Formats: sequence, C-alpha cells, structure tokens
Amino acid sequence: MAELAITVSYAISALGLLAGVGIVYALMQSDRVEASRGKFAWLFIIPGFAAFSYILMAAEIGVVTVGGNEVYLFRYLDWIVTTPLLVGYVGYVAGAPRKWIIGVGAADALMISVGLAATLATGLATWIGFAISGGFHVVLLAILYVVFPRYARENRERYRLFKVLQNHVGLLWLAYPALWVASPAGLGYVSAVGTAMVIAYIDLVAKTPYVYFVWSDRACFAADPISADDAATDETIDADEAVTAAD
Ligand code: RET
Repeated sequence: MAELAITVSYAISALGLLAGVGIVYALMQSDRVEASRGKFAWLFIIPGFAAFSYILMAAEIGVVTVGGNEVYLFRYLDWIVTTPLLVGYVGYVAGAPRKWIIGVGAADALMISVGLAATLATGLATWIGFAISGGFHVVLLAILYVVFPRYARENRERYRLFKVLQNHVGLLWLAYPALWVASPAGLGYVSAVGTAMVIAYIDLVAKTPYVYFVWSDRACFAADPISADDAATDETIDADEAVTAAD
C-alpha cells in the first residue's frame, strides 16, 4: 500500500491535468483561431495522457520495486510520450524546421529513456546513466536557447508565446534532475513520499499552465495574426471573414 499522501497527490494532479484537457478543448472550439494553424490536436495528448497516467499511478498500477525503492513506470511512460511534445511544440511555435522539432524530441526521449534506465539500475551504473541523461538535457536546452531563437525572430506574431514556452520549459525542467539526485533513486535526501508529492506538483505545473499560455496567446494563430485583436472586436472584419469562409 502506498502512503495516502501519495495517492491524494496523484489524484489532485489527475484533476488538474483534466482541467488542462478542458483548456485544449476550449482552444479547439475557439472561433478566434484556426485549430489547424496552432496544431492544437497535439496539445490534447499532453494533459490527456498525463491525466490517464496519474489515474493509473493513483491506483498503484505499474509499480516495481528496485533496490528497495518503488518506481512508478507510468511516470516514465507519461514523460516519454508527453515531454517530446512539450519541447517539440516550442519549436513549432518558433517556426523551426521539422528536422529540429524531431531532433529536440529525440534528445528529450533519450534523456527520459536513459533516465529510466538509471533509475532501474543500482550502484555506479545509476550515476553513469544520470550523467548521460543529463547530457541529453543539455543538448535539449542548447536547441531551445540557441537554435530555436534563430527561427523565432522571424515569426514576430508568435515571438511572445515562444519566449513564454521556452522559459517555462527551460527553467521548470531544471527541477527534475535536481529532485532526482535528492530522491531515493539518487542520494536519498528526500523521502519517497516527499519526492512523489513534489513530482506530482511540478508535472501539473509543467502541463496545465503550458496549455493555458497557448490559450491566452491564441490570437497569434489567427488566419490574419496582425489584425487578430481587431478581429475579435470588429464586426466588419468578422463579416469579411465569414464571406471568405463561405467562398
Ligand atoms: C531525469 C533523471 C536523469 C537526469 C535527468 C532527468 C530529467 C528529467 C526531466 C523530466 C521532465 C519531465 C516533465 C514532465 C511533465 O509532466 C530523468 C529525472 C536530466 C527533465 C516536464
């Protein structure tokens, strides 16, 4: 039996992630933007798959014991599926070419897979795995801060959203390796319960606010982004758009 605190934390995160699913739904329904321009369907998977994983984790499904520590496999499955999307979408907003979007997603997936291997290993192998996974994290950050800005500068209407998502990912994600080192998988300074509670919280913060930021700046995906703000208030432009749509 897992501690009640863990079950409750996971259940709260699942609820918060479902709110994220609701935000993406609202985004797809919004008539201020074109859902296809924003590729919003991809965003559904981020809080959606995570909510599903958290429900299974709250039910203690997919838990294995390694070296006396409990490892929740759905956490890593969730990360492998959703974190490449979180970081890849930042590249999409920047207007980066597909090769870089796939490249950053691959660096991310390697970071998580090697991180899982490090978690399942014991002794020296754990720390070798941590160093390799950390190396992929550095590659990911370099793409985020060196490569993507080159493209983002040419995408003026999406620049603000790009900066928000870039820093949300770039800064918040630093907490993960730091927590891992302190957790029972690393040096064991923080208990299993403490680790589970903190991860449940930061996973939620990494996802629901992320889709909310896209929602709040959705006008940058309007068919005519320059007049996006006018379009919401100006009847004439709305009428024009209706005519174009009818054509
Ligand atoms: C591990 C351990 C090994 C070293 C590194 C890690 C990084 C993990 C990260 C996870 C991000 C997860 C997110 C989840 C959202 O729900 C695997 C902990 C570098 C950065 C954003």
